[in-house]
Amino acid sequence: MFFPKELLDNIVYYKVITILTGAGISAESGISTFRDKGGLWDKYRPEDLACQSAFDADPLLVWSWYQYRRDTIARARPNPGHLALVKWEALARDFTLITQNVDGLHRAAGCRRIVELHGNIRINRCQVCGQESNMEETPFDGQVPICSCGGMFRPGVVWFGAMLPENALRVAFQAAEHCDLFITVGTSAVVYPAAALPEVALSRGIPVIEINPEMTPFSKSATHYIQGPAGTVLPELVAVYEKAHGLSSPTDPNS
Ligand code: BV8
Ligand code: ZN
Repeated sequence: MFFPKELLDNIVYYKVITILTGAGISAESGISTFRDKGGLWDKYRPEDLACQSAFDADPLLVWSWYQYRRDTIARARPNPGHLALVKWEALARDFTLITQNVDGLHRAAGCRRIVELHGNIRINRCQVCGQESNMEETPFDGQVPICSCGGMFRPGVVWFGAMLPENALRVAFQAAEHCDLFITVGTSAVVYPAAALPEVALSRGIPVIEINPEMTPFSKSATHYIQGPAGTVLPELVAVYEKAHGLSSPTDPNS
């Protein structure tokens, strides 16, 4: 794998790492991204289903979409891209993983310090009283799950037009403001405020690397755009980092 010389020469100095991931890092786990074409739901745009007005208009349609996604996620396993970030978290002095994904695969892979900007698909939340429950306790069986207060449960994710969790947002922007290397991987970089995070890092003059098989609106601004799938690029980048820092991660059985 080719990495830019400037990155290779300086990687030894990067100790505070912040990563932003999007749906693309889960693509190799078999979870289609929001912009993949093909499949049952491609006639809808995510913005037309992941929002309060869609739920108000047709709660069964929105619930069916989330159930379809939950069924896909239930069969998915972390891929080498997720696992490489677990290793990097063990190697770096300070590591913050910020994800836009709601699939829980970073946690399943073993990452510990995760900022879930858009919530987690495994949680349901009552629209009226805000009570939360695991999806197993209030399953969607073709009928919208109803709370003890009479309110409708909805998936506990952040919809378009809704505020992000305050604490998650604060921690995410702090991580962009204090890191010495920012990596954005597997995101089309169009959804705000998440898409502002790499811009904050760039405005501080620190290196921002974008990893994506396709260029995005951010690619031209990135310090380095590395074209390729996360499952290939991340393990190789972590191996370069490990070698440059003369480290072997405690999770590495060969260390
Ligand atoms: C907010 C959770 C403020 C739910 C998601 C007009 C009206 C209303 C709002 C807005 C508006 N204009 C702008 C906004 C703000 C809006 C926004 O940004 N809209 C966009 C569409 C322009 N943002 C919001 O609404 C946010 N809230 O702003 O509130 C506010 C202010 C006042 C009062 C009230 C509120 C909330 C946004 C969160 C929405 N929730 N997800 C769910 O999952 O169901 S968004 C969802 O799509 C994801 O979480 C993610 O964030 C987003 C984008 O998806 P990506 O992760 O980037 O994935 P995508 O498919 O797009 O791209 C995948 C990439 O991977 C591609 O580039 C592909 O090339 C690459 N790839 C493919 N394979 C691989 C790969 N990469 C690596 N390896 C591979 N193998
Ligand atoms: Zn309730």
